[in-house]
Amino acid sequence: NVLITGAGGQIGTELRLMLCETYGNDHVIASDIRKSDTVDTLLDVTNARDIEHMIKENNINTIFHMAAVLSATGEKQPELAWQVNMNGLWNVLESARKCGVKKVFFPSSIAVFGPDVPRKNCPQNVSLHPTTLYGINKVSGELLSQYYYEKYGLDVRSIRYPGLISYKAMPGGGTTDYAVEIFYEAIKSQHYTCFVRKDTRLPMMYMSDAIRATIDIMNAERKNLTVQGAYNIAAMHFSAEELVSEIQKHIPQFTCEYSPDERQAYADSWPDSVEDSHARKDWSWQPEYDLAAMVSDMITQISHKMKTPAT
Ligand code: VAH
Repeated sequence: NVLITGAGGQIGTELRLMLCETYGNDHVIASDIRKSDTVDTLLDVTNARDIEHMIKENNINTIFHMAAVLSATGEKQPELAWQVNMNGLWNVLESARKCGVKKVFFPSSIAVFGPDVPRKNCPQNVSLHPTTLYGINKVSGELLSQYYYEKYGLDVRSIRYPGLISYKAMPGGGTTDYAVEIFYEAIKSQHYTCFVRKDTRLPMMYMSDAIRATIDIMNAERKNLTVQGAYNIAAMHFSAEELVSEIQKHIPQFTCEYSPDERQAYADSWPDSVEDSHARKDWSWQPEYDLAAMVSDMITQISHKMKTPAT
């Protein structure tokens, strides 16, 4: 059976849907620290005993460890970020090792990169000097995952997600959340106050591409995975003003003003774009959504969601 931690989160919500479709509801345990209509089991990843019990009780052989405190929240609550992002991962890896779990997925992020990497087409193998605690947690997570593979043979696989854009679940506490909030405001009020500068350019990806990448890397032959740590994957990169212009093609009266806050510094520390040749070669990664396709689908889906209030 498959265990998802953080199943109520932005990625976890959609990952759960895809895994249930693939393996059947009875074989997927969707857990989170808080209950919701997509979470059937409470699990606090900072509690090692609970994780071990969950794995044994449910005969878990694969774990998607999606529970995390993201970049912006991590700067406001560093202790919580350390507990969840580091001790949570430690507990998952230790329990997986002890209980003979077959495979673990660990979500890394472009947040592992710091200001010293190339701004454009940041390569797979560069020095990792993140300036957010979340980024430090993700670099440590990549190293710890590799350690568990080398020392114990635990098959941990990992991807450096770009900013993710989705309509099924809201992001929480991220720096790239502006690229999701903007759609809801464009449709609701036709105006958005963006918390990063208009020229802020970041690697981004539509959620359906990110979910497919997650499933694909977990299904790949381990012998083909040549990257130590987490794979760069890329789909698109855009500036905030380019996103606004694309939205205006659908909602001409939409306006956006820019009022950078503390999240600007986190965004500025990350590269504008990354190169993903290793993922394309090792496990045939290939994005499907570009900026135009993503904006069109987001507006269609969110407009539909708003017309049919949540039942
Ligand atoms: C965040 N969405 O903003 C996350 C992501 C690229 C950053 O890890 O913190």
